[in-house]
Amino acid sequence: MTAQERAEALFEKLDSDSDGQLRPGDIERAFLPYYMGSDNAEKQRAVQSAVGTLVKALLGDEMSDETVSEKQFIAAFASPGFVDKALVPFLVAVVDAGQRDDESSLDLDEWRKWQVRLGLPDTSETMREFQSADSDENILVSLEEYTQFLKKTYTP
Ligand SMILES: [Ca+2]
Ligand SMILES: [Ca+2]
Repeated sequence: MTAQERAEALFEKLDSDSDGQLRPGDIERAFLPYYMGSDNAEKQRAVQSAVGTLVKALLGDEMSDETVSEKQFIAAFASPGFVDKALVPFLVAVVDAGQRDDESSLDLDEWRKWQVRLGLPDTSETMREFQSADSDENILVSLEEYTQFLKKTYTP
């Protein structure tokens, strides 16, 4: 799967109201159900802060009535630092806040769930990707390993 296909799938997930335009509220709402109700206020604040960074990277400082089309969203992936400094920190903060227990690493089941939540198909490739992301081969993908995997796969 290419970085562009991943970006397209992610746009659909982030565009919560499915009108083909991203607004800050879409991004805030997109993954909320996966971490809402978790009692970790600190991790939820980290998500809020990461949402702010991502929105700023996409829309700039004056947020007014600006929106981002799918074309603009995909183009942003080629901007220096967008994937590494805005997109991936946001995704990792969301995944971290969505972990129910103290264990922040992902097992294969959790990995597959997030694959689907990011709009990607759960296929035999999913297992291979889990193994490739698990660089220390402990059958868990730590948030650090996940960060490296996301940077690699979302960078065009
Ligand atoms: Ca929208
Ligand atoms: Ca590991």
